[in-house]
Amino acid sequence: MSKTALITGITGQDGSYLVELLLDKGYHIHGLVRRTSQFNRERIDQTRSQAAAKGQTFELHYGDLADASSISRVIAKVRPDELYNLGGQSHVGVSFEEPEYTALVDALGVLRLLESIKHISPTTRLYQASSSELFGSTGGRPANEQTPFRPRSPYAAAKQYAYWTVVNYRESYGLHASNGILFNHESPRRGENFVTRKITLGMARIRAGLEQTLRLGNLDARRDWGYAKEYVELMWRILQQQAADDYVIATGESHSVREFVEHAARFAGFDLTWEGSGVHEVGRDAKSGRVLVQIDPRYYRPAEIDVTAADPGKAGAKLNWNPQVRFPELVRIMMKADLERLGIRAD
Ligand code: NAP
Ligand code: G4F
Repeated sequence: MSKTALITGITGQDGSYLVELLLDKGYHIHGLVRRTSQFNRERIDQTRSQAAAKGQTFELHYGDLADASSISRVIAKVRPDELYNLGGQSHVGVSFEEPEYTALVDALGVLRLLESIKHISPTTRLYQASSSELFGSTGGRPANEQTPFRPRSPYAAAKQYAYWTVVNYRESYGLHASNGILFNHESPRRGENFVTRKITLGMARIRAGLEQTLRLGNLDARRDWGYAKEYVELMWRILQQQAADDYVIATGESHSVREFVEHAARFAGFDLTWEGSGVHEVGRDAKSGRVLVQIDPRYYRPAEIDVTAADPGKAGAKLNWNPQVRFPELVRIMMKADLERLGIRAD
């Protein structure tokens, strides 16, 4: 018999890939969506039409992670076999500007879900979108499931509350609740104010003559960047395990923002060279002499994580995790998509 999944954050990057995967697996899909002044369902519109054409369930329900009554109403109605909690205020930089809202949604949101599951649908399996932000700065040492947490942003502190609440409800009430501690994962569907997408969109717009320069913050931050489409498969595998558990998901390779810009620029037909330092550093196209990248201190954060590094060995052994898309291929996929969106053929 087909399983039923409820997804929060279904309109986001990860939600949109997960729903495609689960529909392929024959799931009945329910998504929690918040009321927005304009419809923002571009990432799932096509999938929804395809599901309708095949007669597959794909239903959206209004609700908000900040509103306990909406959550319990939807859970009581759907009684999902699996609940993927991907919803939330997902921008680390923005969390410094909106710390209370971030806690309300990212920390207490999962508490609301767990309370509803416990009282209404205790056999529902929960996946919680935890984050490498939990680890803070590890000095470049690869983090695994045993690495202590040291959050460095309101976002990370909220995610830490959520992480431990999941563990606590698992241990206290026997719920099947798991954390996927995912390192950064990107795609052509990535939000436009995360650094990778900002770079690929920016380079594509410069190439199309729509922008002159791209303004960035810390070029030397390093991240373990993977491909979102691959990562959602791991979310599903986590919920298929007999026992609930927590897993680090990453590629095991870290690269800098600077490397990302250089690769993206090359794909867009530029040859970046760097001049100057600090806020005065610029990236110049060696061929035309044009300045394409400038530093804007507005994008610096009050506290930064200089390097994220991961040891995804447990996921490799237990979930058969073996990332296929590595850094250069990820940049290529994203750059190609953004160039093609602007009508520029890219191979
Ligand atoms: P995203 O693209 O920003 O999507 C976030 C989703 O959450 C959107 O569907 C958004 O709805 C929804 N949302 C925001 N506030 C909400 C609220 N109050 N109630 C209900 N839904 C709400 O994020 P993503 O990259 O897909 O990430 C998914 C989850 O994984 C997030 O929790 C994020 O923190 C976490 N995570 C992401 C990464 C990563 O690298 N991508 C790594 C680790 C953890 P709207 O469309 O209405 O805005
Ligand atoms: O792309 P970012 O905003 O991602 P960040 O902060 O690593 O967070 C993302 O990954 C986390 C997983 O580890 C998720 F939990 C979280 O939800 C989110 O998906 O920034 C990456 C790095 C940072 O060091 C930032 O300071 O890029 C640096 N950066 C440099 N210039 C910039 C910019 N970041 C942004 N957003 N915009 C810039 O102009």
